[in-house]
Amino acid sequence: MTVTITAFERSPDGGKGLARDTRVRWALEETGQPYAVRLVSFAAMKAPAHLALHPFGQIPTYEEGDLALFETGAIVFHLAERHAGLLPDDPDARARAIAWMFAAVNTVEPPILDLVTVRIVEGDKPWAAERMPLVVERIHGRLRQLADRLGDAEWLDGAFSAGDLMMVSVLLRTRPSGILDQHPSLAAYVARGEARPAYRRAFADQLAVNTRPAD
Ligand SMILES: N[C@@H](CCC(=O)N[C@@H](CS)C(=O)NCC(=O)O)C(=O)O
Repeated sequence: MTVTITAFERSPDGGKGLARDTRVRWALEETGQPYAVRLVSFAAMKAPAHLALHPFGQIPTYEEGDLALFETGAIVFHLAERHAGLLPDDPDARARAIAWMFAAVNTVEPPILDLVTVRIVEGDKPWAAERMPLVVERIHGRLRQLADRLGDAEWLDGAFSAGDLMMVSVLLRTRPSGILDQHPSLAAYVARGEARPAYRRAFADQLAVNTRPAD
């Protein structure tokens, strides 16, 4: 059954792979699933047709026959459950990999998203400069904890899993600020994720969209 995802017509990051369609593309590539991409403008994302797929008017969405999904964690989990390659067979290891997926979006990503909020959404507020170091320190705190747990392991819990896919995707968002490079073991962990052939294909495909000549 043909899978169709949505992505930005043109991502604000210009193709750095930080828009969240990249993690879904990556999961599709890891599991060997062909897919089509429907590009949407900011206006189209807020229009009724897209809101029917995504109640918050965002990308990415995932359509497969009668199934329509939103939320990257749910989409990656769906793919990981139905296809081999992203979750271990052992039930306990599987549960731990799923815990890492939740940790990525629920514990590590929120402080990272605050950085964008304070820079862009609240950038013109008189207290923005004062708030920034607090936000940055919260990110460092989380990354120190994550680095302690990762230690010198290759992946978070044994073999590469959907937990790593989500965590690497979330951590990538700290690179433009220079924060990631201050945690060398995590920077190396992210680089291992980026070196996977499936990630490289996903990255190249989103880059092609975001660097194509204007219509
Ligand atoms: N928690 C959601 C977040 C989705 C999200 O924030 N998407 C961004 C692109 S990466 C978006 O559509 N932003 C435009 C907007 O919110 O208007 C997920 O993981 O799918």
